[in-house]
Amino acid sequence: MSRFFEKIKSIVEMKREEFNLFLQQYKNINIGEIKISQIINGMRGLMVLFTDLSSVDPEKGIIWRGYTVDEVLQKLPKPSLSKMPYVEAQFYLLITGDIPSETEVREIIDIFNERRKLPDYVYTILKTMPKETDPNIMLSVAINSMQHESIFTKAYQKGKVTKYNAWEYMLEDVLNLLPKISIISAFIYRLKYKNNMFIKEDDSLDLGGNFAYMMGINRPYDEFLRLYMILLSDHENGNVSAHTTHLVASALADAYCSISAGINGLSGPLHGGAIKESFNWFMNLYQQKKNQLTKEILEQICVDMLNKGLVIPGYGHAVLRNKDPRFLAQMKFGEEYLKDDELFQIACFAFDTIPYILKKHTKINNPWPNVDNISGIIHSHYGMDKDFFTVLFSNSIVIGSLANIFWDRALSLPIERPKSVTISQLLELVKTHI
Ligand code: NMX
Ligand code: MLT
Repeated sequence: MSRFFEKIKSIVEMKREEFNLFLQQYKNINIGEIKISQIINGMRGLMVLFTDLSSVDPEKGIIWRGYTVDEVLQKLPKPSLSKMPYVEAQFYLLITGDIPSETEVREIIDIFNERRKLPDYVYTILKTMPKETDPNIMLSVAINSMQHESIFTKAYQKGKVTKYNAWEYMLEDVLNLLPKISIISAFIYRLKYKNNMFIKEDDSLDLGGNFAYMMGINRPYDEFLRLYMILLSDHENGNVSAHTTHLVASALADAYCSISAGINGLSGPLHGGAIKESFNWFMNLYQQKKNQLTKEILEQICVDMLNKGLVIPGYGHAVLRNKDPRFLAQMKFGEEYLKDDELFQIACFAFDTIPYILKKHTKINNPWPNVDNISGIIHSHYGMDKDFFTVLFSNSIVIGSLANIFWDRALSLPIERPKSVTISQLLELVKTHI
């Protein structure tokens, strides 16, 4: 048994006991109320999801296992000559709750390297898909196509899965699937944008480094990729994609179908598509107003958009009420490596201007740039195609989603099924409350 597995086993045993005790003691305590607006408006602010891996503080931003973004970037081990931590270290932190040592990260790297080989049929499926297929959908299809390999589902079909051992089978799937995702993605990238000129893995590299290498993008893009994948790895498991993964897995679906569903959840322009929307918006601004952009012109552009009922992409957040530290970390990277990039300069100008315009003209609850604001500008600076941005988001969010569905099985969380209400039921409830 590997040291990693032994460690996970002891944490699971301890946490199960703590969790069951907690539930027994407090399950009937009432901790809040529900407003009708919350039911209708996307459950905003309603505490109805559980995860022990992270939480979003509206002011301070994401806290992963008790650590802020700056702490994680500072404390996690890093590959030699790299300023950014190993992506594998973030996975270790999320799944175990501990900052790993260099040796512990190496063990994860070895586990991933042993398990990342793709079945041949995945390549065949990807090569036969229509050229127009969105690369993120190709990724989702490729993952779904491997579903019959699920150790969890095979064991379930043989009647071996119980609520006490379900996590062991889920862990096998998590460790088998996670390292394959960047390999599939790099293959899709080369297939779509680089005339099928594939690049073989480099066994000496970590996950982030190898991903950049297999896409054929030179340093320091590997540094940005490590940073980006860590920043987007988990946001209290509550955004559309992570929540979808959790929801599907709650019916005892395996990691393959759950992750594939979650990745589809990134499709819309308000979530996974926002990186491209924001990039396009800055690009239009740059092409049309490059040398004459003033605060007044920018305000007029925004007001025209708002009058048409459009949102300004890359601004606002459902939970945060302050500057997103994940945006600030990318900004810091940009200031170091993209100072001369004219698109990045426009984004800096917008950062100083747009929040005040949004505050003045909208009912927005958070006028600050969000995590997607400048990601596209940085990825594109290194030659990344904008249609591939969502795939990069998928590669990041799966780190937290897989760690979360592992814990869902370890704590035997039940199938998710909230109650729906009709307007007439709400009217009846209103009568009893006024
Ligand atoms: N531009 C213009 N108006 C906005 C924006 C924006 N960027 N963000 C929110 N508003 C409006 C919003 O439409 C709403 O107006 P109304 O009441 O007339 O319908 C009002 O401000 C209040 O909305 P909020 O409560 O502040 O935001 P909500 O929680 O509903 O939505 C987002 C959050 C992120 C969906 C929203 O801010 C948005 O659409 N932003 C632009 C798209 C984007 O950048 N998405 C990426 C989010 C991060 N991610 O990765 O998922
Ligand atoms: C994310 O990390 O996916 C975004 O910030 C969206 C969210 O958390 O609601």
